[in-house]
Amino acid sequence: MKKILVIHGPNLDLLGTREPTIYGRLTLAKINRMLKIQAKKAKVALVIKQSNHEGAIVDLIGRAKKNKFQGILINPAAYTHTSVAVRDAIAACGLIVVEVHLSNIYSREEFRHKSLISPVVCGTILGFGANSYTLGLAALLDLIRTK
Ligand code: CA2
Repeated sequence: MKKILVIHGPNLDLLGTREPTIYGRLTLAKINRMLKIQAKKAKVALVIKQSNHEGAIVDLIGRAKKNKFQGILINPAAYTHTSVAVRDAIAACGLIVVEVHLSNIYSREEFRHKSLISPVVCGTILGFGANSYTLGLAALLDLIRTK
């Protein structure tokens, strides 16, 4: 069975508790349930991780191939705009990676307009709230199937 790793970056564990106008009302647990249902229908195993720590995210990405994952769905959250380490880990991991964001980072503050991650992933889906994750997973599944 194919295996996909989902990584949620810093502060995404706070979803549904604050800033609902930007990030929606769904909690991370609810988004994870949606993704699990989608993966089950596609007969793919999903492992979901959330971390507030850059190094922990780098480790997850770096070990993903050895841990037999075929692809990664990642919302790097604030590290999108700051982390050369996460970018380098993705560029080196040898897997299909899709980046997602709940909000449209280009319609927000200027410091969010730059993603260090987008140039090293297969594609980015953003601005659709929780649907960015389900659309991102669908795109990743499609890429893995047609690889
Ligand atoms: O839109 C996205 O998905 C972001 O990756 C979310 C990040 C933000 O830094 C990026 O620019 C865009 C923030 C995640 C933190 O989410 C919170 C949720 C509720 C309360 C506070 C933070």
